[in-house]
Amino acid sequence: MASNQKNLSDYSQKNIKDISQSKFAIVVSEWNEEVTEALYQGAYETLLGNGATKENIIRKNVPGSFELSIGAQWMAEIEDIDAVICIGCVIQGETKHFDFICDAVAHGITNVSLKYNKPVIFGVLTPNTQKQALDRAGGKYGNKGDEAAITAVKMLGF
Ligand code: DLZ
Repeated sequence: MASNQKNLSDYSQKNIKDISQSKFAIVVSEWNEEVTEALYQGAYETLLGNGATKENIIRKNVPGSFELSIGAQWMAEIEDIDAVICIGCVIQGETKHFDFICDAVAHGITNVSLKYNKPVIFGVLTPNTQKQALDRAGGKYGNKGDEAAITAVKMLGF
């Protein structure tokens, strides 16, 4: 699982389907905004770089990662949305809040994906520190937003 050993930011272009007509929603948590904005930019640019059009990418903000599940559901229930990308960053603190939020969002996003039979991608960082987060949001370990986007694109091709 160590993300410093696997970096999809340098993904292979093979088996990428034509997404010029595909519609995407990106749900962005406002908590740890510096990190989530960088992840969002990575995801957005990666979709465009692979042929998606600006008109076919909608953005929905939510206050924190806990709200990503309902935000994803609002987007998934829109009929012509093909895939939803959830962007968040939960930083380990001194209390158990971290565990509850991470658990809830992982289960919530999975449930939305299965309920609507659409890819709903987990672009949520769960680091111990903000530095670890920034390393993965355009820093030395790439941008996990790019990876979330390419995962969505790949899922549409399977
Ligand atoms: C409350 C909270 C805390 C302590 N930490 C984070 C965090 O690191 N990342 C994040 O995305 N959200 C955090 N939140 C906010 C919760 O996700 C949620 O918005 C609130 O608990 C209200 O439901």
